[in-house]
Amino acid sequence: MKEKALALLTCIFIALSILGFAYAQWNDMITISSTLQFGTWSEAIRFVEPKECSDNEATKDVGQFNCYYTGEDPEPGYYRRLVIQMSNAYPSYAVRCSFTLKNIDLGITSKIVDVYIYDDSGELNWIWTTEHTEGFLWKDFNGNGGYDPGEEIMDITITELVDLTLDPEQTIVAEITVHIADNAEECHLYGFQVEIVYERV
Ligand SMILES: [Ca+2]
Ligand SMILES: [Ca+2]
Repeated sequence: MKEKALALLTCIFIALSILGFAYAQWNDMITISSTLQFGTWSEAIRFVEPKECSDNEATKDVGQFNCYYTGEDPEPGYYRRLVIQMSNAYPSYAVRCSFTLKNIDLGITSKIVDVYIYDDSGELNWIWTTEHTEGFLWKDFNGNGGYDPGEEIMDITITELVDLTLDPEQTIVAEITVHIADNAEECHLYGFQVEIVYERV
């Protein structure tokens, strides 16, 4: 009787071990597939506070700007996008904004591989003049579907970010400057978004 009970216990123990092993395997598979799924869009680099913005008006206050983060993810205080908006802007009006990026992952180093600047309203289009650091937003005033000289709205410069690596929890401060070009329309609201593309290294 005692031997039978022992044999049964051994069987149960073996069965549990196999189950545990299978569970561990299954768990691994899930981890691997979710890593593959997110690929270069892993949950790592986000915009965080502090950020600081100002315009170049010393005495008069005509142009207005609004700078904020949006796309909160995965928890409060971590954002996917920086938004800059300007209204009543005029040629030579400029806004400078310093912002902070943080690798919010606790264990994985990430490298910045690209920067996206775009206007999700579809009004403005983006062209880099110096890859990753200088470019301009333009508006298709003549409706021919392409850029023509004189269609510039804002000239933008941004700190070189591509190829920077951020260790877990490391932060860096970068700067973006926006100059309104001669052809910007009066009493108009212009805006654009900045997004950082990165991959795990
Ligand atoms: Ca102002
Ligand atoms: Ca055009």
